[in-house]
Amino acid sequence: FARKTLTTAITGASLALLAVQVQAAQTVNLGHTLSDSSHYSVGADAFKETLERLSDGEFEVVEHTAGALGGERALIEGLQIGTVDVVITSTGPLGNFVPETYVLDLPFLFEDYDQARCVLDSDLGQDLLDKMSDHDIVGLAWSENGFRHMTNSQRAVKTPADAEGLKVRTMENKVHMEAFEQMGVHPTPMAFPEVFTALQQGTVDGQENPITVIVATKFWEVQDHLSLTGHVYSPAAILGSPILLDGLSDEERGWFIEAARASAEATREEVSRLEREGIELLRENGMTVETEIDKAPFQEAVQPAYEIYTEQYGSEMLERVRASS
Ligand code: EAX
Repeated sequence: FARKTLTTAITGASLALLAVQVQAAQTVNLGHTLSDSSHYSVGADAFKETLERLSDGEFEVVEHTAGALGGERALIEGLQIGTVDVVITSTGPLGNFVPETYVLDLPFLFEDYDQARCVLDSDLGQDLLDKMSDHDIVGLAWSENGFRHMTNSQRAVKTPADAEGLKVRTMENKVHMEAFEQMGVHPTPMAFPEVFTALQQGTVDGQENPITVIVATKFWEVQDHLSLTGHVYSPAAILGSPILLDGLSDEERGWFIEAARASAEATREEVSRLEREGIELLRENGMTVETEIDKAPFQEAVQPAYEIYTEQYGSEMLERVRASS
């Protein structure tokens, strides 16, 4: 009888210890829309490794990939209500929440990766991250998606005239939609998790995304033609929920920012690698790739998008981007 009591007591004590250990690590749910092999997952892994190391296990990051927690708009809403803690997202739907970021979505704003990264790493980039707190979002760091290119199932596209009349899925972003209207394509906004099926079923003819996303999503299975239009740079943002972050100490918040910066760096490296190696991979998987695209006619076609943007949002942000470039 005594032994049984002792055993019960020990079991009770170990359970209590276990409970303390389980409580000790606070789960941080991180969400994004891309596959486990994507540049976002490379960044998510770096975030997890860095935060868990800096916090010595106080936080445990759980990654929810491939849109398991919804598309990017839903993920950002999730941050505001606290159903997700950290999100890696393109700026696609972000302007709906933080209109100041729309400037980054203007077509042909940046010429190359160096310029885009330099602007996002400048004071302007930090100001945009800070602005997000007015909208119940904590801007942690700028990461990267990449320069976007057009794909479709119908024909080789070399000029805006070739693209005319195509039904193209765009992000839920009015600056992008306006630009595509001007180009003569029919923009169809849609959340990313629905895109593969929409292409497969022919609801839309094409889509546009960086090499990174085309590779990670195996779009070659549903798209034959890729044109390296590079029509817009697509930043990614690493965002946090104020519901979690506002309750943390400065030191803890600092760990999140450092983890987000490590994540962005790892992602940018992966984007650069895929820029070097991805096109060959797409060709091997059967896509025809138009590499020699004259960008001038595309640039000209989307020009009115700039006037429409400045009419609505003024030219201050645009001038600041140009001054930081
Ligand atoms: O952020 O929606 C899109 O096309 C994005 O590029 C994708 O979700 C990665």
